This record gives sequence, structure tokens and C-alpha cells, in this order.
Amino acid sequence: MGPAVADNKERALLIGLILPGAAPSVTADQLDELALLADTAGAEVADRVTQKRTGIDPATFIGKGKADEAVRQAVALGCSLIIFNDEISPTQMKNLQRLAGEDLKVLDRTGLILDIFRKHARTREARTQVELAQLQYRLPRLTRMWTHLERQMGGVGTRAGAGESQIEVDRRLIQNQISRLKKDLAGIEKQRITQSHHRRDQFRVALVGYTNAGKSTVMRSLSGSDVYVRDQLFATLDTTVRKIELEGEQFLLSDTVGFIRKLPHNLVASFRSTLREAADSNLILKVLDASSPQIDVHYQTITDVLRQLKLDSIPALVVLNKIDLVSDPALLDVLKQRFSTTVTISALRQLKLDSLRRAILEAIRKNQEIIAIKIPHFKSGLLDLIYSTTKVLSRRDTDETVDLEIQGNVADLRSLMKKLQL
Ligand SMILES: Nc1nc2c(ncn2[C@@H]2O[C@H](COP(=O)(O)OP(=O)(O)OP(=O)(O)O)[C@@H](O)[C@H]2O)c(=O)[nH]1
Ligand SMILES: [Mg+2]
Repeated sequence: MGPAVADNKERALLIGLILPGAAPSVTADQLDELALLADTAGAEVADRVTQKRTGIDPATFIGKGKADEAVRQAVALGCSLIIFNDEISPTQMKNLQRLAGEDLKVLDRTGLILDIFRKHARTREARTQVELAQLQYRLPRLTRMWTHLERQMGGVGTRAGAGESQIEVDRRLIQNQISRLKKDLAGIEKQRITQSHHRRDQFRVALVGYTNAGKSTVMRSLSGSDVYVRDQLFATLDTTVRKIELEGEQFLLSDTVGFIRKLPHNLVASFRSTLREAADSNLILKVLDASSPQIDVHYQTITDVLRQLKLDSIPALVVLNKIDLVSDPALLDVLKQRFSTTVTISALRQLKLDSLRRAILEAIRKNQEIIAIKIPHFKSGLLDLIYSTTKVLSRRDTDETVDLEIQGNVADLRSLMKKLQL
């Protein structure tokens, strides 16, 4: 295998550790995903190495002998990167980097994801969020060895680039930078809160899902707008909101950053405000790629992240997407049962989008609202209906009217208002 690659893509060797109780197939799936991540970051996977161990080696993560062997293999394959499937501790990273030497950069899954995020961040908010997460990740790893290498290499595909300026500053400067970024983010977040405050009275639907599940494609086909869609991981980092009208009902649909297993917690924390768009929603659409053999892991990941963000009490609907890729109807039935959902679509091929529209419409009409109304005495015949279809929160009887504060679903309240006007 010649090390000279025509499109000068960096070559990477992937390394996975198999611990007791973990099926080798799980590691294989995770390495598939890691390969996809590497590809998205612009690196080409030359080979993968796995090691079964009873535990993590505190010094080198995998065994020292295996690490030496992997380094030799990587060099022979013309690799410039070794990427670990898991997060490596700062000490392990330092030791592994020493083993690897100067021409081979050691990365872990977290570092790789951060790299992709940095490349894909477009708005000031996303850039600030990524930069913050990246500095927090680097701070404990800031050894002389690391800075030296960083100065030479930066991240995947960046020999000298974005990372460079940060490397020259010392720990103290990084810490200052972290507090500055946090302040910036708080400022941006305040703006966001004011913005979403304006949209308070609108019904809000949020698309949530594993990266590459097709969230932006759903957004695109429901709103008819030009949203960025790519067959790569983390194509979307920024939140996009579109106003959509359906049979006279309006709602706001938001698309945002995707999830992935082992999502670096720094990133989850940094992206909290972006993900708050989902927090403000009345309905969450959990978009799943029905054609993925990993669908259960994906679902579990979404559920976990939503729980971490304390969003698990918001009404949610599972949307099985990419059904055009599921050729076995029996399999589709199994999936429908498993996720107790009736919405199965192909956002790309525009199949069965009406079932999704209907489900959203139903949620809008079921949505509870609180209104204040005055019932003139000549309309008091309506009171029975009001008490039976809505929840009366307060009542004040005056000479001319009965003043009520009532809570009910949008459809019921609307038909009531019609009767009041007659
Ligand atoms: N076959 C098929 N492909 C789809 C469908 N929906 C989306 N895709 C493809 O899946 C890939 C990812 O789609 P996106 O809409 O960018 O996915 P996403 O969930 O927004 O991904 P991130 O923004 O990266 O988190 C693209 O190549 C889409 O064309 C579908 O229903 N069928
Ligand atoms: Mg997207």
C-alpha cells in the first residue's frame, strides 16, 4: 500500500478496545461509526485494530505491547493518525503520543468529534460553543508534548491552522479564554431567549435525532425551504427555525444539531442553549433512520440526551424515516411496534409525509391553552358546555357577565369562541 495518496487525504488507523461483557459486534459497529466520523473529518481509514482486555490499561489504554504494534502498523500503512474509539485520559494520551512519535498524531473519539464540529460551525454561536468545548477538552491535555505536536499538526487535515493560535497561549490564557467564551455565550443566549420569547404564542415542533437520521431533510420537505442536507455526520450545528402552515394552523419547526453515542459531555454542555430550542417546544419529533441496524442504539442515545437536558417530559412522537430503504415490510411492522409509532415516512422520496402532517396537526389541536373570556348573561346557556369541555381555573360573577379563565385544547376553545360570537 503506497503512502502517497492522490487527493492527499490523511490516513488513519482505528483502534477499539473490547472489554468483558461487550460483544465484539458492538465494537465493530462503533468502529464503523468511527470510520464515518473519520471520513467526515476528511481522513481515510487504512485499517482497524481491536484488542480484548479485562480492563483498561491506565497508562496506555490498550496494552503497551499492542500499542507499540499498532504504531508500527500505522507507519507501515502510511498513516498520519491513530484514532481511538473511546475517550482517552490526558495521561494515556500523553503516553500514547510519546509512543507514536512526532509523525503520528493520536486522537480519540471526542477529539475527532470536536474537530468535525469546529469545521462545521457556521454561526457565531456555534463557533463559540465549539471553541469552548475544545478548550475545555484541551486544558488538561496541555503538556509540552501536546503543544509541540499541536503546533505542527492541529486537527485532522490542518497542518497549521485554526488550532495554532490557541496552542501558543499557556494554561492561564486558555482559562481566561474559557471564561470569556462563557460570557459571550451567556450574552448570545440572552438574545436567543428574547427571540424565543417573541414566539411564545406559537406552537413549536422540534426535530431531534441521531446525526444523519434525516432531520434536515424532514425540515426541507415540510417547509419547502432550502436547508443544508449532507450525507455526513453533524452537517447541521445551528438551529434553523421555519414557520409552517397546515390547514390554517401555524407552527414553528426547528432543526438542530444531531446526537451521537459518547457525545462529548463538554459539547452537550456547550450546546445546551442551541438545544434549548427543543426545550421550548410543545412537541418533539424523534427522527430515526429506519434502515439503520443501529436503530436501537440511536433511540437510546436520543432518550439519554433528552433526559440529560431534562426534556423527557415534553410530548414526543417517533418518526421512522428512510422507509424507502426498508424493503422488508415485516421489518417495518416490527419497528412500528417497537417504537409504538404510526408515522413512517421517507423525507427524501416524499413518501407518506401526510401522515406526519396529520400527526402534527393533531398535536396542535390537542394543545392546551389558557384564555380569559366574559360570558354575557344571555349566553349563560354555554356555561354547561364550558364546564364539560374545559377546565375552569377561575370564575367571577358580575352584573353583566361571568368572567372565566379556562384551559382547554385549541380545537375546543375555538369552537367555543365561535358559539360565543353568534
Ligand atoms: N434514502 C433516503 N435517504 C434519506 C432520507 N432522508 C434523508 N436521507 C439522506 O440522509 C442523509 C442525511 O440527511 P440529513 O437531513 O442531512 O440528516 P440530519 O439528521 O439533518 O443530519 P445531521 O445534520 O448531520 O445531524 C442525506 O444524504 C439525505 O439525503 C430518506 O427518507 N431516504
Ligand atoms: Mg441536519
